[in-house]
Amino acid sequence: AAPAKPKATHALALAPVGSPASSVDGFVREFLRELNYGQGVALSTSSVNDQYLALARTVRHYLMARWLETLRRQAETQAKGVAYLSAEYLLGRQLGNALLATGLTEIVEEGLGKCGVDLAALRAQEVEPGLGNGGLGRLAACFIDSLATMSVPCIGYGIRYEYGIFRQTFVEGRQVEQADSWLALGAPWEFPHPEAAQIVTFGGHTEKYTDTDGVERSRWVAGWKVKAIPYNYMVPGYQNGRVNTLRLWRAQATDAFDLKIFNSGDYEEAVRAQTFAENISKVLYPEDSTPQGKELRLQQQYFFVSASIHDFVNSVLPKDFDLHKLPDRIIFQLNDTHPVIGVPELMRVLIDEKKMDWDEAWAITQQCFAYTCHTLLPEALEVWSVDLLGRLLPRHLEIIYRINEEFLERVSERFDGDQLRVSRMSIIAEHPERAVRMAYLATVAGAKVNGVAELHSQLLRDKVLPDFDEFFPGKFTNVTNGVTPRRFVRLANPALSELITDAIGVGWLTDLERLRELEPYAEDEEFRDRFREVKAHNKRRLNRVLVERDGFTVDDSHLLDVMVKRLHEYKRQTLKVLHIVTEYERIISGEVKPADITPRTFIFGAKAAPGYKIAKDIIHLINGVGAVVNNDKRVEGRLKVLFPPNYNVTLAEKVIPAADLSEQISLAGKEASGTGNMKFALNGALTIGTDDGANIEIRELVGDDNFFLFGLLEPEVEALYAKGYVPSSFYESDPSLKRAIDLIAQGAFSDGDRDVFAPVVGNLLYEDRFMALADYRAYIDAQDKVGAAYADTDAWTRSAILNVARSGFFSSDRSMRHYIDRIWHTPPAF
Ligand code: H53
Repeated sequence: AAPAKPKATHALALAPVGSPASSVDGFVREFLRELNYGQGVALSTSSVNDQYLALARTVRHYLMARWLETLRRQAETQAKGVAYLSAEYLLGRQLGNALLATGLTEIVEEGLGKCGVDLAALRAQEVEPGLGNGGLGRLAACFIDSLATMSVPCIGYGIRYEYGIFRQTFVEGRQVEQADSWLALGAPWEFPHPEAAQIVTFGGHTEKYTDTDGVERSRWVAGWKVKAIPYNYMVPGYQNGRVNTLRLWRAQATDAFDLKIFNSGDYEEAVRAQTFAENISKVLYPEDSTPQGKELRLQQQYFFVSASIHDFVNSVLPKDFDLHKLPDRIIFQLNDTHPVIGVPELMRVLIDEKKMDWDEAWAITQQCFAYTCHTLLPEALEVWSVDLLGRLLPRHLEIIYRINEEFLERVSERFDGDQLRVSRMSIIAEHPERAVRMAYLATVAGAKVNGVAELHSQLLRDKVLPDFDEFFPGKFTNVTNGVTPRRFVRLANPALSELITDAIGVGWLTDLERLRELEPYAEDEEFRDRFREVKAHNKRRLNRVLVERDGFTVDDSHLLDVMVKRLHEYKRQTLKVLHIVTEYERIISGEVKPADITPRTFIFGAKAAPGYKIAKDIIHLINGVGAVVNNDKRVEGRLKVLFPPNYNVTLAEKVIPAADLSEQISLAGKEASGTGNMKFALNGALTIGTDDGANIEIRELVGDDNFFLFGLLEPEVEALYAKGYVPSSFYESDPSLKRAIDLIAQGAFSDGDRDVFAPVVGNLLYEDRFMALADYRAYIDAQDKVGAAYADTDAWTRSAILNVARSGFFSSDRSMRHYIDRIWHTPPAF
């Protein structure tokens, strides 16, 4: 039968039949029923956690009919969709977003009020699922939000880590990591489906055999296996009646434990298999952008990718589906190299399990994958040693070899046997050891390859994969990242949202370019007053959060200067520290009077990978500088440094709306895009930034007058490297830089101990891979301009409003539109 005609996006009623009643009394009934019958407690004796769990389940009920309806229509129409493969999803708290999606916030607030329960307190009870490290994982969360909101069929696939990104604490200023037990108090948003488990196999060997049809085939005799249990999460669109699915896999032993061995008294051995299997989804790797070649990490990658592909091919698709039509039904988007093992896995499924021949399978596979690269750092492009890959996934190695062989044959043919080029383009690297270059594999197999900002995509083509760009004309494209305005404007900044809606009406939340209509308001004095009041309000809100969380206070008259992102040398938190030390030194040396500087509070948020020594030293240094500056009467009321530990999505939602100045100061050519930079601009902070990543596009849109640009350009960076970069020459020739570094070196921020920060100082003076010293002077000069500009309150507010008005481009809805047009070809379905 012909598939049913897709209906308009709004065709799903907001409260489909079977949904709980959307009235205050209806809600109260549902909530109390959940509390009594679900949690098994009376309202009078219930804990905040009981109430939170009951509320979460109640809100879930309101989404349920929409979810089931979305699934039903998908099964009916078989519309083409996206399978987003990502090892990370940094979701943030779910409750607020679910309330926003259902439009229930007011009803719930009132209903809970009748029960004597405070909604804000219940929201604060939620532990965010921190199943990602930073930008890459948060981007995945924004993308699935946008796809649901745009009514595009999407299933997100990933790993349900038992422990997400570590909880950061500081002990005497040093980072100490604690396990993130995000599941400990209950997980009301997930739906486990053990009956829909997939089996994932590893190890063993391959052998040749002749099939019943007389064809020579290879088969994989695996050595061990684990069960992958799917946990489904709702991904609600914004008030459009659609709920997509996020499916995260948990690893479990196939035979939970061996009773015979247990009865014999060897308890450890009895659970060994279980522990071994469950380790696969135990914990998120806390490395961001520089992976370490850990076997467990490859196990994790194959585990979730294999489970996802099997799930899609064998469970999601109808039983009689003709797999030759797979490209009409799905595109697997590879989020960085982490899921690239999916390429040989789909080949294996099609050839070994579905008995296709190689050429057919390869033709299908090449249309079913697309690859997004998120980095330029060569050390961040994953390679897996042939030795490890062959041990863990022998059949996949065989398939990769054949893909490579056929590919290199084509290269050799095209370029007249150019052996140098052939070895440059080989998916298999020969040095320092034989290894599979996952980015090359993804590029050869993918229908499209994209970078995440204009500059990044250009450098990817010109510097990282130039041979491939030449070989595959039209394969490379750009899609600039974006962020969801639902979470990062509407939920994070209700005061600004209200101001915007008052001015330009509703509709901007799903059509963010409409923020342009705010431009004329930059000239409206009353609007500027209200805008400033919103900022001050958000600073007071942040103050309340930080007082309670960390005992920090924020003065709403200060310029709030914020640098929040992972701690990485290329992001240059040290440059920020040098600026703070310079300001401090200028005051205590008497060079400037405290009254002459713009009062500033610096806020840092940053986690360092636990094994990244110098990054952890930098955290220690920031805390050391903070401890001295914050306790020195000479700078009191003028400079303050706050470093709340454990920066995460929840804290971001409070910090970003309060910020005046957004620090985006990576060395040009190193930050692929950045997405924090977009969130700040959308919330009315001005950016001080280098010509890097999406900063470039932000500046082009908001205008030079509303952005503080500084620093070397990417080609200048390259030229300086080529010429031979000597950081100490900058130290010698700039007295203010020298004084700042000397203060640190002399122990001014370490109780006189010169050894503590010697590694950081030594690194800056003698290595400085990311040229902080080369950009120091330009940065300080730009910061002086910031200080002066902030003093002109009206002009600053005008610029801040224009930042909001001109940043609509950075909605992840727009990113999704571009992926759909340029890569996926998956129009909104129903
Ligand atoms: O991905 C973000 C970019 C950002 C980039 C980041 C990233 C990771 O978080 C992890 C691994 C990786 O290769 C890249 O550093 O510039 O905005 C989303 O694209």
